[in-house]
Amino acid sequence: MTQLTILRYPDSRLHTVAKPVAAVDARIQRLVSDMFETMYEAAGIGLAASQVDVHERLVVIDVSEKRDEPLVLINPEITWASEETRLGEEGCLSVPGIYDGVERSIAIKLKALGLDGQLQTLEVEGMLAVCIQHEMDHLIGKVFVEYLSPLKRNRIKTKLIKQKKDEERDGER
Ligand code: K2U
Ligand code: ZN
Repeated sequence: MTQLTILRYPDSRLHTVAKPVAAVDARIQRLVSDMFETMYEAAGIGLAASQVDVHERLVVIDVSEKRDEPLVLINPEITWASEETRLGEEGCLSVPGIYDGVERSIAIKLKALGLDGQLQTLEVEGMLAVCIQHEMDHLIGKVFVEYLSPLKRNRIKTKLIKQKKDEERDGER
């Protein structure tokens, strides 16, 4: 297995719209394995393929306390979302150190292929519903900071650009 590099905002590649996965084959199975390793190492509870610069509709998630309930969503589609929403604090592995409120449906229904290539239908609520909505935004090139005010977003962009420059400078020393 391999740890993959996670793209960091404001990398423009994060705004690429992902294409459907054509076949659940050995390449996809290897990618899923590498994405889980990357997500667990980064202490995330979800990771979209877009974040590792693979622009196909694939998401891995594990919201369990014991980190032992992996969920693979291939070509996910939300088929229903509750009108009732809740404001919740979100973070993102592509926007390190930034947390802010985002409004999400409290419950959703979705269909997706599993790693076995079989169609699965899910009805979810709570943190899993939030995480799936967050990850599916990544698949359409949307990062959670786009729900924030332009002022907040520009401050985050400036901060992360400086952070990247500082890391590159320190790496050269
Ligand atoms: O897309 C990602 O970077 C994964 C997010 C998923 C997530 C975002 C918002 C709310 C829930 C999940 C990361 O896991 S961000 C780190 C994190 C970890 C635990 C709880 C919340 C955020
Ligand atoms: Zn994210």
